[in-house]
Amino acid sequence: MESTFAIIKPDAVERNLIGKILERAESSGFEVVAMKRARLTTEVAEGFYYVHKERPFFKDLTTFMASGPVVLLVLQAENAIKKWRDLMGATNPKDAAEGTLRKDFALDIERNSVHGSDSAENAAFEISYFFSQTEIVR
Ligand code: IDP
Ligand code: MG
Repeated sequence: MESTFAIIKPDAVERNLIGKILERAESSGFEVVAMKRARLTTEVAEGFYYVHKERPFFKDLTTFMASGPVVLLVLQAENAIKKWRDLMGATNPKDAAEGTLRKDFALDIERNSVHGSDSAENAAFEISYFFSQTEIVR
């Protein structure tokens, strides 16, 4: 079993899509092994996305991620990292395949509703950035 880190982003929480996204995760075979609602500060968002700090969209992205409440998740499944990225779809909803979360819910390339780790190394960093071991119940 593998774990990945996911976020229901501010645009989705604002539109009351928490339940719909969790339903899609559970019905796709993920187990929610940790979950909490949070309001990120821009500093916390900057630390989370530090790999993107040189990108032109970094300031907008971190401001967006701090603009409203989010839901932080640890999801467990076989091949959870790839499986969640497949369910999310492409970063830009214009490129996202039918049946993906971003195709169905994202507003644009920035306000794209969900985050998912892109590697085992990043999943470990991202989970530990937000959750302590006692908050993860497998
Ligand atoms: P990912 O979320 O699909 O892994 P990344 O390239 O890691 O995509 O980018 C992180 C986040 O930054 C995206 O989910 C999106 O919210 C935002 N983002 C990515 N590219 C752009 C862009 O070109 N303009 C604005 N925001 C972007
Ligand atoms: Mg990414």
